[in-house]
Amino acid sequence: MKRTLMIVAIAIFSVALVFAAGEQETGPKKGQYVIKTGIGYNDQSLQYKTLEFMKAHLEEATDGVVTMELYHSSTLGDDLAILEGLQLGTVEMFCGTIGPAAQWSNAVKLFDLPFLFTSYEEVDALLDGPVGQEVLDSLKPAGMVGIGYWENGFRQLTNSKRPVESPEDMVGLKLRTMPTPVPLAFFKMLGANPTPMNFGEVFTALQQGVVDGQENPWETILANKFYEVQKYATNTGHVYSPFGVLFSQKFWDKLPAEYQEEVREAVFAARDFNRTSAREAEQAILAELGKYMEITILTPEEIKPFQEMTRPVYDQFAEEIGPELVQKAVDFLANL
Ligand code: TK8
Repeated sequence: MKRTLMIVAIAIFSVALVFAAGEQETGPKKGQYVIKTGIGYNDQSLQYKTLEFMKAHLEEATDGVVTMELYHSSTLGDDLAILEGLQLGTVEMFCGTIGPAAQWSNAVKLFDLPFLFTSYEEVDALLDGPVGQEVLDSLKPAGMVGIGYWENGFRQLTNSKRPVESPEDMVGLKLRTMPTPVPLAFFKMLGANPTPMNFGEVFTALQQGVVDGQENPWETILANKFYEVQKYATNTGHVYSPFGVLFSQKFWDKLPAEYQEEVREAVFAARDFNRTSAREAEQAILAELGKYMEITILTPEEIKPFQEMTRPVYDQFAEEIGPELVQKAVDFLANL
């Protein structure tokens, strides 16, 4: 009798165990959703640290159900390759400069218009407002879901030839630009000789003298050690480059709504970390670069000629970008 009871008890217990295990299998598992992403910058960059921040935040918030796989130094491909990956569904997330996405949306060229922004206050208001959203939404037909913007920063000029103090000093400089049309056009207006190139090739191109210069935010110049191959820098601040945080529509559609929400939140938490860190560090970074490079700091007055010479690019591209969008952005900033 005792024995039978025991067997029955064991049987019930086993059934219960199997049931519990079965139930667990129907719920979300750890690592069920993997967000793979890659950047051009190295693991010393704030962009990579921002990704690490997002990964930790997201994995904690979802109890490991959504995880991230991070690649740096273009090992997953350059910006254009990652963007193509989003379309194909082979890469889940992009967080590079949004400029190169011009291949799929004319609206993103808006941010490549020179001297559009003059302060971080303007940047945040425009990017986080309706204009920023409209630009992100313009990538939807290309199969990309835009969530928000992180900071690459105001782009500054470096070169190996001479100090650049006025537009005349730009004449004939061989300059690497991002693979997107607006910078190519306005650097020509300044008399430079621009060449579009993927970020992964820039250091070597500078080192070997294939190009004389490049332009990127101070932090990028430091983290990627461009100062080793560039002697001169100028605070042109000609363009503010936002990182666009985009997801593959194919991935997004598979992600349950509650996890979409967690991803969104992680993107925004990382954005706040990223902007605060970038801005706090800016002066120290400039001081550090000053140890290796000859840095020319121009006054707003001295930057004006650069602005005036590149102004025609607004008319040249307004039709393509969308005249209403350009006007909306300009008005929005004027009325801040
Ligand atoms: C790196 C790019 C980079 C951009 C460039 O992944 O190409 O100069 O500034 O941010 O996104």
